[in-house]
Amino acid sequence: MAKSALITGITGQDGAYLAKLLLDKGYQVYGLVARRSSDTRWRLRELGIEGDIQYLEGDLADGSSLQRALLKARPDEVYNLGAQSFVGSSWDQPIITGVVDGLGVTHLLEAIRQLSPDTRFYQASTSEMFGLIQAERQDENTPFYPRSPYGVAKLYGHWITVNYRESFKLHASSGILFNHESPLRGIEFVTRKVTDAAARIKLGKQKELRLGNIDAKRDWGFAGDYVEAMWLMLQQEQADDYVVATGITTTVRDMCELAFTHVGLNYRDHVVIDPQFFRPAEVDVLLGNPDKARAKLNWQAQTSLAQLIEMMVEADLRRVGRE
Ligand code: NAP
Ligand code: G4F
Repeated sequence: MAKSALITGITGQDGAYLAKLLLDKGYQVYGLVARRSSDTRWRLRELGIEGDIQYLEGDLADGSSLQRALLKARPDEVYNLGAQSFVGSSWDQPIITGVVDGLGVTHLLEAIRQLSPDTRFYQASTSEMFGLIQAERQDENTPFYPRSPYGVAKLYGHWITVNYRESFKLHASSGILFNHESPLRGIEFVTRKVTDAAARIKLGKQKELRLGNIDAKRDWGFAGDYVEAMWLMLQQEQADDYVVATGITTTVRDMCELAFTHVGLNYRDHVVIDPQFFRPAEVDVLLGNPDKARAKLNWQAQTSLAQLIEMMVEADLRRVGRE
C-alpha cells in the first residue's frame, strides 16, 4: 500500500520540493494549510503539483486543528516544516514566532503521541541554533547559542523533539539544516533578494540593491538536495538528529558577485549598504560539518553555490521578463 505523509508548511519553499519528492515516490501527500486572505500556492503550481495534494486546514498555533488533520490523514510520516521562518521578522513578532516555531512543535508531537504514536516525525531545525558559534565547523555535538527570537524558538522545537523521542519512544528526528535556497525561495531572504535584483537591474527595471551586513557568511545549499535528507532521516530504523550542510561557507558579498557576474554586471556598481537591514544581533558565520549525514544517510549536497545562484538568476530573468 502507498505510504502517506502530512507536511506542515507545504506552501513554503521546502514544503513544495518535499511534496514533489514524495509524490514522485508514490506517496499520498496531505498538506496542512493555514488560513490566509490571499493565494499561497504559487510554488506548488510552479512545480506542477498543486492538484495532486490533499489540503487540510490547520495552524500550528491551534493544537485542535492538528489533531483533526492527523485523524483525517492517518499519515505514516509527518514533516513539520511550518514556521515563521524569517529571522529578521522574529524581532518584530517574537511572540508569534515562539508560539508557532516553538510551542507549535509540542502541539504536533502531543497529537502524534496521543492519536498516532507509530507515525514518524521530522522536525525542521536550523543552523540558526548555533548562532554565536562555539566551534569553527558546527556538527551535532556543537553547543547551541541562538542569536534571534527565531533561533531561540527553534531551539525549543529541537529539544522538545529530542525529549519526546526519549520520553515516549516516538520515531522523531531533528534535521539541523543549514541555509538552503532555490528559485522558490521567498524574496525576503538574501539570496533571492540578490538574484531578483540582478535580474531586474540587468533588464533595466531597477537601479540599486540595498543590503545590510554583506560580510556575513553562510553555508548555502540547494533546497532540492536538502529535502532528500529529510526523507532519508525518516527511513532509518532509529530516529536521530543530523546536520545537513555543504561544508563550505561564503560571504553575502561573494554570493552577490556570483549573481551579478552571471548577468555581466559588477555588484559594486549597484549594491548600497543600508543600516535598516542590519539585525539587532547577527550570526556572523555558519559552516556545517555534514559527516554524520554522509556516513549514516549516504547523503551529500549535489549542487554548488555557483550552480545554485545561476539557477536562481536564470529563473528570475524569466520571471522579470514575463512581467
Ligand atoms: P518558508 O518558505 O518560509 O515556508 C514556511 C511555511 O510555514 C509556509 O508554508 C507557511 O505558510 C507556513 N506557516 C507559517 N506560519 C504557520 C502557522 N502558524 N501554521 C502552519 N503553517 C505555517 O520556509 P522554508 O524555507 O520552506 O523552511 C521550511 C522549514 O525549515 C521552516 O520551519 C524553517 O524555519 C526551517 N529551516 C529553513 C532553512 C532554510 O534555509 N530554508 C534552514 C533551516 C531550517 P504560508 O505560506 O501560508 O505563510
Ligand atoms: O537570507 P537570510 O535572511 O537568512 P538567515 O537569517 O541566515 O536565515 C535563513 O537560514 C536559516 C538557517 O541558518 C533558517 F533557519 C532561516 O529560516 C532562514 O531560512 O540572511 C542571511 C545573511 C544574514 O547574515 C543577514 O544579516 O544575510 C545577511 N543580509 C545582509 N543583507 C541580509 C541582507 N539578509 C536579508 N534577508 N536581507 C538583506 O538585505
